[in-house]
Amino acid sequence: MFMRIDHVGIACHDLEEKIAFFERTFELTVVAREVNEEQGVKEAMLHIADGNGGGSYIQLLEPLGPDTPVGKFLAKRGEGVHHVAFGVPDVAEAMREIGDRGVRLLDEAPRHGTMGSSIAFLHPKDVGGMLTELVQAPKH
Ligand code: V0V
Ligand code: CO
Repeated sequence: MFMRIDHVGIACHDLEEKIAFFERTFELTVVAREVNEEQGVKEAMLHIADGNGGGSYIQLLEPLGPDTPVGKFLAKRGEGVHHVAFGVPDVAEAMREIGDRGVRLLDEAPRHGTMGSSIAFLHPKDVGGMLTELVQAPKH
Protein backbone atom coordinates (compact mmCIF):
# COMPACT_ATOMS: atom_id res chain seq x y z
CA MET A 1 0.00 0.00 0.00
CA PHE A 2 2.72 2.51 0.95
CA MET A 3 5.04 3.20 -1.97
CA ARG A 4 7.45 5.49 -0.19
CA ILE A 5 7.77 8.19 2.44
CA ASP A 6 6.50 11.25 0.55
CA HIS A 7 7.41 13.78 3.19
CA VAL A 8 8.13 14.52 6.82
CA GLY A 9 6.25 17.59 8.04
CA ILE A 10 8.07 19.87 10.49
CA ALA A 11 6.26 22.54 12.49
CA CYS A 12 8.05 25.85 12.86
CA HIS A 13 7.40 29.42 13.97
CA ASP A 14 9.27 31.12 11.14
CA LEU A 15 9.09 29.48 7.70
CA GLU A 16 11.68 31.72 6.01
CA GLU A 17 14.22 31.17 8.78
CA LYS A 18 13.76 27.37 8.66
CA ILE A 19 13.99 27.27 4.86
CA ALA A 20 17.29 29.15 5.04
CA PHE A 21 18.55 26.71 7.71
CA PHE A 22 17.63 23.58 5.69
CA GLU A 23 19.07 25.02 2.47
CA ARG A 24 22.42 25.96 3.94
CA THR A 25 22.79 23.00 6.29
CA PHE A 26 21.53 20.11 4.14
CA GLU A 27 21.88 21.62 0.64
CA LEU A 28 18.17 21.09 -0.08
CA THR A 29 16.18 23.19 -2.54
CA VAL A 30 12.66 24.56 -2.21
CA VAL A 31 10.55 23.24 -5.09
CA ALA A 32 7.10 24.48 -4.02
CA ARG A 33 5.48 26.93 -1.65
CA GLU A 34 1.81 27.25 -0.85
CA VAL A 35 -0.66 28.84 1.55
CA ASN A 36 -3.28 26.20 2.34
CA GLU A 37 -6.15 27.99 4.08
CA GLU A 38 -8.14 24.81 4.64
CA GLN A 39 -5.22 23.23 6.56
CA GLY A 40 -4.26 26.50 8.25
CA VAL A 41 -0.66 26.47 7.03
CA LYS A 42 1.92 28.26 4.98
CA GLU A 43 4.27 25.54 3.74
CA ALA A 44 7.37 24.85 1.67
CA MET A 45 8.54 21.59 0.10
CA LEU A 46 12.28 20.85 -0.01
CA HIS A 47 13.23 18.12 -2.45
CA ILE A 48 15.35 15.18 -1.26
CA ALA A 49 15.08 12.42 -3.87
CA ASP A 50 12.97 10.90 -6.61
CA GLY A 51 11.50 7.46 -6.10
CA ASN A 52 8.80 4.96 -6.83
CA GLY A 53 5.74 6.95 -7.93
CA GLY A 54 7.01 10.37 -6.85
CA GLY A 55 9.57 12.32 -4.89
CA SER A 56 10.42 12.58 -1.23
CA TYR A 57 10.55 15.87 0.60
CA ILE A 58 10.81 17.76 3.85
CA GLN A 59 7.69 19.88 4.37
CA LEU A 60 8.18 22.96 6.53
CA LEU A 61 4.96 24.23 8.11
CA GLU A 62 4.19 27.60 9.65
CA PRO A 63 0.69 28.04 11.11
CA LEU A 64 -1.66 30.70 9.78
CA GLY A 65 -2.93 31.25 13.33
CA PRO A 66 -3.00 29.76 16.84
CA ASP A 67 -6.30 27.93 16.31
CA THR A 68 -5.01 25.63 13.57
CA PRO A 69 -3.54 22.11 13.78
CA VAL A 70 0.05 23.35 13.54
CA GLY A 71 -0.63 26.40 15.75
CA LYS A 72 -1.98 24.17 18.52
CA PHE A 73 0.88 21.71 18.08
CA LEU A 74 3.49 24.47 18.46
CA ALA A 75 1.80 25.82 21.59
CA LYS A 76 1.66 22.36 23.15
CA ARG A 77 4.91 20.76 22.01
CA GLY A 78 7.07 23.42 20.35
CA GLU A 79 8.89 23.05 17.05
CA GLY A 80 9.58 19.58 15.68
CA VAL A 81 8.27 16.67 13.62
CA HIS A 82 4.52 17.15 13.12
CA HIS A 83 3.59 14.33 10.73
CA VAL A 84 4.87 11.63 8.39
CA ALA A 85 3.26 11.33 4.96
CA PHE A 86 3.22 8.10 2.95
CA GLY A 87 2.75 7.96 -0.80
CA VAL A 88 -0.14 5.73 -1.89
CA PRO A 89 -1.39 4.98 -5.40
CA ASP A 90 -5.02 5.81 -4.57
CA VAL A 91 -5.81 7.83 -1.44
CA ALA A 92 -9.56 7.09 -1.37
CA GLU A 93 -8.88 3.36 -1.59
CA ALA A 94 -6.17 3.55 1.10
CA MET A 95 -8.60 5.46 3.38
CA ARG A 96 -11.23 2.74 2.95
CA GLU A 97 -8.81 -0.09 3.59
CA ILE A 98 -7.13 1.53 6.60
CA GLY A 99 -10.48 2.69 8.04
CA ASP A 100 -11.81 -0.86 7.78
CA ARG A 101 -8.84 -1.96 9.91
CA GLY A 102 -10.04 0.26 12.76
CA VAL A 103 -7.87 3.36 12.39
CA ARG A 104 -9.77 6.66 12.76
CA LEU A 105 -9.67 8.87 9.68
CA LEU A 106 -9.51 12.62 10.32
CA ASP A 107 -10.95 13.37 6.87
CA GLU A 108 -14.14 12.02 5.35
CA ALA A 109 -12.88 12.59 1.83
CA PRO A 110 -9.50 13.42 0.27
CA ARG A 111 -8.48 17.07 0.53
CA HIS A 112 -6.24 19.34 -1.46
CA GLY A 113 -2.56 18.95 -0.58
CA THR A 114 0.71 20.45 -1.69
CA MET A 115 1.76 20.39 -5.36
CA GLY A 116 -1.67 19.26 -6.55
CA SER A 117 -1.75 16.15 -4.37
CA SER A 118 -4.79 14.56 -2.69
CA ILE A 119 -4.29 13.98 1.03
CA ALA A 120 -5.97 12.52 4.11
CA PHE A 121 -4.90 12.23 7.76
CA LEU A 122 -5.08 9.34 10.26
CA HIS A 123 -5.51 9.92 13.98
CA PRO A 124 -2.12 9.94 15.74
CA LYS A 125 -3.50 8.02 18.74
CA ASP A 126 -4.30 5.07 16.43
CA VAL A 127 -0.85 5.06 14.80
CA GLY A 128 1.46 4.82 17.78
CA GLY A 129 1.43 8.56 18.47
CA MET A 130 2.38 9.56 14.91
CA LEU A 131 0.12 11.87 12.93
CA THR A 132 0.02 10.07 9.58
CA GLU A 133 -0.83 11.55 6.19
CA LEU A 134 -1.70 9.64 3.02
CA VAL A 135 -0.65 11.34 -0.22
CA GLN A 136 -1.68 10.62 -3.78
CA ALA A 137 0.44 12.48 -6.31
CA PRO A 138 -1.43 14.31 -9.08
CA LYS A 139 -2.06 12.30 -12.25
CA HIS A 140 -0.11 13.56 -15.24
C1 V0V B 1 -2.01 16.24 18.31
N1 V0V B 1 -1.55 15.09 18.86
C2 V0V B 1 -0.52 14.66 18.13
C3 V0V B 1 -0.35 15.60 17.10
N2 V0V B 1 -1.30 16.56 17.24
N3 V0V B 1 0.27 13.59 18.26
C4 V0V B 1 1.24 13.43 17.35
N4 V0V B 1 1.47 14.29 16.33
C5 V0V B 1 0.70 15.39 16.18
N5 V0V B 1 0.93 16.21 15.18
C6 V0V B 1 -2.08 14.44 20.05
C7 V0V B 1 -2.24 15.41 21.19
O1 V0V B 1 -1.05 15.53 21.93
C8 V0V B 1 -3.35 14.76 21.98
O2 V0V B 1 -2.85 13.76 22.80
C9 V0V B 1 -4.22 14.11 20.93
O3 V0V B 1 -3.37 13.94 19.78
C10 V0V B 1 -5.39 14.96 20.51
O4 V0V B 1 -4.91 16.23 20.23
P1 V0V B 1 -5.63 17.56 20.66
O5 V0V B 1 -4.60 18.57 21.00
O6 V0V B 1 -6.69 17.28 21.64
O7 V0V B 1 -6.41 17.89 19.35
P2 V0V B 1 -6.14 18.90 18.23
O8 V0V B 1 -7.34 19.77 18.20
O9 V0V B 1 -4.81 19.54 18.36
O10 V0V B 1 -6.16 17.97 16.94
C11 V0V B 1 -5.14 17.06 16.66
C12 V0V B 1 -5.41 16.49 15.25
C13 V0V B 1 -5.41 17.72 14.29
C14 V0V B 1 -4.29 15.54 14.93
C15 V0V B 1 -6.76 15.79 15.23
O11 V0V B 1 -4.17 18.38 14.36
C16 V0V B 1 -5.70 17.34 12.85
O12 V0V B 1 -6.84 17.14 12.44
N6 V0V B 1 -4.63 17.27 11.99
C17 V0V B 1 -4.80 16.96 10.57
C18 V0V B 1 -4.61 18.17 9.71
C19 V0V B 1 -3.24 18.79 9.81
O13 V0V B 1 -2.47 18.49 10.71
N7 V0V B 1 -2.94 19.74 8.91
C20 V0V B 1 -1.67 20.48 8.89
C21 V0V B 1 -0.70 19.88 7.95
P3 V0V B 1 -2.89 13.86 24.41
O14 V0V B 1 -2.13 15.11 24.74
O15 V0V B 1 -4.36 13.94 24.70
O16 V0V B 1 -2.24 12.60 24.87
S1 V0V B 1 -1.17 20.26 6.30
C22 V0V B 1 -0.26 19.32 5.22
O17 V0V B 1 0.51 18.42 5.71
C23 V0V B 1 -0.43 19.57 3.86
C24 V0V B 1 -1.27 20.67 3.33
C25 V0V B 1 0.26 18.73 2.84
O18 V0V B 1 1.01 17.82 3.18
O19 V0V B 1 0.03 18.97 1.64
CO1 CO C 1 1.94 17.16 4.91
